[in-house]
Amino acid sequence: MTGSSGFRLVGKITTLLTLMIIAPTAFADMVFNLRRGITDTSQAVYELHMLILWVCVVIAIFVFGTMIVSIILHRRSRGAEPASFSHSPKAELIWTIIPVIILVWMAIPAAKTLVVMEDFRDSEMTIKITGYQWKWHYAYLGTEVDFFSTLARSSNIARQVNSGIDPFSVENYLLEVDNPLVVPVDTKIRLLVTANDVIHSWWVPSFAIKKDAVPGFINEMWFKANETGTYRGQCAELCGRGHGFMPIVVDVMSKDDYTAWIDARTAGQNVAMVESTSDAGPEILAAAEELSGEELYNISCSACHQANGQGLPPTFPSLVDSALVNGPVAKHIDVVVNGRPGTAMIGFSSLLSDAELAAILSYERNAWGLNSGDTVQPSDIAAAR
Ligand code: HEC
Ligand SMILES: [Cu+2]
Repeated sequence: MTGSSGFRLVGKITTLLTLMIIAPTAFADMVFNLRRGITDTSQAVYELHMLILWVCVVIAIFVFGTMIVSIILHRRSRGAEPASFSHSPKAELIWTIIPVIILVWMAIPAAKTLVVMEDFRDSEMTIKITGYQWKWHYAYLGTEVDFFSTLARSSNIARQVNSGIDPFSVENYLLEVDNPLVVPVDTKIRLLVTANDVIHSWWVPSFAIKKDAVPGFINEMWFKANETGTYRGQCAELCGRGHGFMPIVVDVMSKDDYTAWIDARTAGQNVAMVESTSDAGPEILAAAEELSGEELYNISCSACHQANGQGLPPTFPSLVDSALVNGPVAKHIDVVVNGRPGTAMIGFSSLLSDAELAAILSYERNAWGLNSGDTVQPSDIAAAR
């Protein structure tokens, strides 16, 4: 480091420190901390975090202060003579008892908050959340409403290499979905969390809840939002190639809006679902229009069936050798639109539009040397829904 750049660095640090001391408001917009969130739990977690942070700060100042002062005052050049004692029962007692007291004193509020977080009594509704590679499924227990929530088309297209869309131009890039989870405000909502393939984790920081979604297990958590609004989260467990592409969006609505929403969903869910997948700017929609069947296949199907259609048998069947893909179109359409219940092959009817599914099927039937010559029309898909 040259002399002048060293000075510049020192100057910068001094300015920063001065600013931090004299103008804390200047940093009001810079958030380096946990958020307070909008549930009682998240407030409690925030308070706990601050309490423990300050305890750590005080201890750190005390320990490092003593160390630095000792190093400076008792250095050899000042002629310091080392003390010669080797045991001090008094000092040992003090440095054991004080930390024990501090730990117990911190554990009490922490345990209280944990107990509240695990108290599911008096929940007013229950939603079952299932993690899939790479989307979430929400089922409102006791109603007929259930749906998939996948990465918004705007993000999904912008993330493709050579999409021509600048990700920075996409609002809430990778944090937007087609169908958000909708819940009422001021309502204790119990969530049952599981997964259908690998371990995922459902995490919304503003609610201060995060639970692993483990295949074969059902985990429980709850939240009660105190404010309406849109809150975002992500899958918090590395779950494979698309881990970064399964965000979580929760719309907290007033109770009346929620009732209206659930009634509308109960009446005609799938129709509304497909329309909402086209929620994207005109530029992005134009890019989507241009996606070929091959590109759509690579986005939606290749994770399991592979880009070459060979799959990964026995888990993910080969489409090239499939009697079904080589057979009559109608059965093929049926599997892709409605899925095979109980397998990883979910129905894509609520995830892709008629045109997209038609493009994918046309591609499948003619790719990889199959050359059937079949073209599937959007109307064929519509008929199979
Ligand atoms: C999460 C993994 C996964 C994804 C993504 C997926 N599939 Fe499948 N697919 C499967 C599995 C597993 C089966 C076998 C189901 C069974 O056991 O019957 C299957 C079966 C099929 C079959 C029937 C094959 C046969 O011979 O019975 C077709 C056709 C098919 N998938 C097409 C698609 C298309 C088109 C897409 C994309 C729109 C897609 N799949 C996406 C996992 C997946
Ligand atoms: Cu995941």
